[in-house]
Amino acid sequence: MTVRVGVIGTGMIGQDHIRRLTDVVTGAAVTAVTDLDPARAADVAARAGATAFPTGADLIASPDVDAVLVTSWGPTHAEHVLNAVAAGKPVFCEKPLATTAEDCLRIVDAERAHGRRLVQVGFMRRFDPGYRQMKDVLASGDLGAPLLVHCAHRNPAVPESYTSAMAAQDTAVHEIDVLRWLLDDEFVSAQVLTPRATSRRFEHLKDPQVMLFETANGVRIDLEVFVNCQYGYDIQCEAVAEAGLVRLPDPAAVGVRSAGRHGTAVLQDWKGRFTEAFDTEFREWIAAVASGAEPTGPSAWDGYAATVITDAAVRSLESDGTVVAVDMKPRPAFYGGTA
Ligand code: NAD
Ligand code: ISE
Repeated sequence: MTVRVGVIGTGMIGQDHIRRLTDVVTGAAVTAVTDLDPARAADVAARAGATAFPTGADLIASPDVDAVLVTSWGPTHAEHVLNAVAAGKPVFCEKPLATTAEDCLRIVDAERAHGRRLVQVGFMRRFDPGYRQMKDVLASGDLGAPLLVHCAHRNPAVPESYTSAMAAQDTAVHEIDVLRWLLDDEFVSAQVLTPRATSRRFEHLKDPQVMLFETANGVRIDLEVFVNCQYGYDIQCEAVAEAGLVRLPDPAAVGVRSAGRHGTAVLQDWKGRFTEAFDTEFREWIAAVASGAEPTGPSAWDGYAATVITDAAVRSLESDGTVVAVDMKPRPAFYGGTA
């Protein structure tokens, strides 16, 4: 069966996922698109061989759409996801699931009322081969219990519209999700410290930031978020356990020796760094939808958890680094397991 996908939001990542669903993943076809900008939707529709719809609600209602992909702006996600759940259609929502914890819970409640999982959230790092290998090592128990995790999330530069709160909401949210999954543990507190700010970018921005998290099992996580580091896109993660440590590999790159130096190139953006993760994420989602199975990727509950933890980090940032408790509801049995 070919899964007919309708895409809401044909901007940067929407177009990239349309390319992925069309050229990379087998068993999927993009049949419908919509965008607030009708000219953009029409242009993308013409290139994809899809129909342009006036609104997300029209697209979701179409009998030519089996599954929905939401790649619009974050504050609009909840409305589209709720409409898809009401229509009983599987929906893949780019992060964040919603921008408030209340909206995330409305989605969780709607999905539970429906009775089976329909929602997957676009936290693609769970599909990255390096993180998957780290998870296998930790889950094997060979290293004993994890005790500490050291991470860095660096971007070469961000635009002026990026705010200090986005360091948690837009950037660290990926570590928040992948570490809940990697450690199979829940975050209980967040603290954000602001060292001397770089002078190489905007005055309004607190950059870099140091984020400290504690989990229910007592693991301490430190995460440097530095979104104007200048030199490249650089993701680091090292988990220290009782009998050893496991580290995320850097992407493979050839070594070049020239003019008395030896070096490797550093990637410049997240698209290149996580290509394989995005491809696998969509392959697995389409395979689940095609077989009528529930999705196995990040759930609506994971989307809720990430938003609640992000909120705690932003509250800490706004209160000069106070330790803020994560105020999360108990996890419903519907979502199984722990993190
Ligand atoms: P973008 O601004 O390039 O594109 C968003 C598009 O959605 C625009 O064309 C806009 O007109 C359209 N849109 C907004 N609201 C709409 C609505 N209600 N109905 C229809 N169209 C609507 O943004 P982007 O960079 O593509 O980001 C989109 C989403 O993807 C964001 O939530 C972002 O956080 C997420 N994202 C995820 C990753 C990742 O690594 N997983 C990376 C980048 C972006
Ligand atoms: C961006 O929005 C993403 O989602 C990327 O995956 C992330 O690494 C980047 O820092 C964000 O700005």
